[in-house]
Amino acid sequence: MDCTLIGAPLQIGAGQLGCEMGPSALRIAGLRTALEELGHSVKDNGNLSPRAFDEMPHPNKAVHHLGETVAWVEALSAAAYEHSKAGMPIFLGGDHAISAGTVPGLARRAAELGRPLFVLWLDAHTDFHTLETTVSGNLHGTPVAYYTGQTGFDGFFPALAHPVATQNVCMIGIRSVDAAEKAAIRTTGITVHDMRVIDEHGVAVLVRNFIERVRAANGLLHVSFDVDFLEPDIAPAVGTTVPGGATFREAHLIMEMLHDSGLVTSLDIVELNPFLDERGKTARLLVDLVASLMGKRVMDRPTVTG
Ligand code: EXY
Ligand code: MN
Ligand code: MN
Ligand code: MN
Repeated sequence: MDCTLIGAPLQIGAGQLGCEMGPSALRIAGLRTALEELGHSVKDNGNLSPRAFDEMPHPNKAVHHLGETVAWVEALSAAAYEHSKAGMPIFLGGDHAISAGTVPGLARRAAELGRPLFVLWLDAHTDFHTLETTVSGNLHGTPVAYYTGQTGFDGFFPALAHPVATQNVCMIGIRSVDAAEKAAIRTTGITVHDMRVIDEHGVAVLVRNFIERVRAANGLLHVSFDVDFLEPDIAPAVGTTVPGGATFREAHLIMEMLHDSGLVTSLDIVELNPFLDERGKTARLLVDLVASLMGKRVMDRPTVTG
């Protein structure tokens, strides 16, 4: 498959700076080589940068770097639309605010193809705050509310031509949800699988059910992988760690099932903060997980016997 790597060194959406080094860390950890060894042709498009911007004050005084974030969202949306024309765009974050740009750009492409866009959100957080409800003012906590067309962004973020239907969003790994997010997300069709659901049912059935919904709808599938989805012990390089995350095996299984589905058309890797890493440990683990998403196997697909 043709893959395009697009660096998005956006970091001001997070409270702890450092995500701007994320694209470089993933490159140094060997992402391109890992994909080429699997037979993929990889083009590295370098890093995006935002247009000139002015700061944008907001009535919610906690909100910060709004003008810069909006400039990034515009650049990312254009890049996602452009690079989804052929092959698979892989966005290297940068904090999760990048998805406020990537997802709308991909949704525009999907609409042109007459197909729905589905989003698998692998995250400890629902990222469902609006500019009005966020308490931290860290805009990496808002992308899902924005790209699904919730009110509270009008006049600040770009108007959405193609909001993603909330029933097309599935979240796995959730274990930190603020009160305002919980109240808002309840009114939507978003599927939220928190760690309790994972512990009771296992990830396989959750992923399988979602994959079958994407396939039945002839959808495009965007995977947004937030590093804090993982257990902090195995992936410490992230600024918003929450104990009790996904194990390496659970993450691996999800990646392999997604590859087997043949439905994944784009990927974000976000929130990697090398400033918090242990000698590149997290970056290298992410490269292996992406390789599994793109077809790396220990053995050929086991045949289920008996
Ligand atoms: N809900 C908290 C906030 O809004 O500040 C934490 C958000 C963390 C967001 C990271 C990207 O997933
Ligand atoms: Mn997130
Ligand atoms: Mn998160
Ligand atoms: Mn592997």
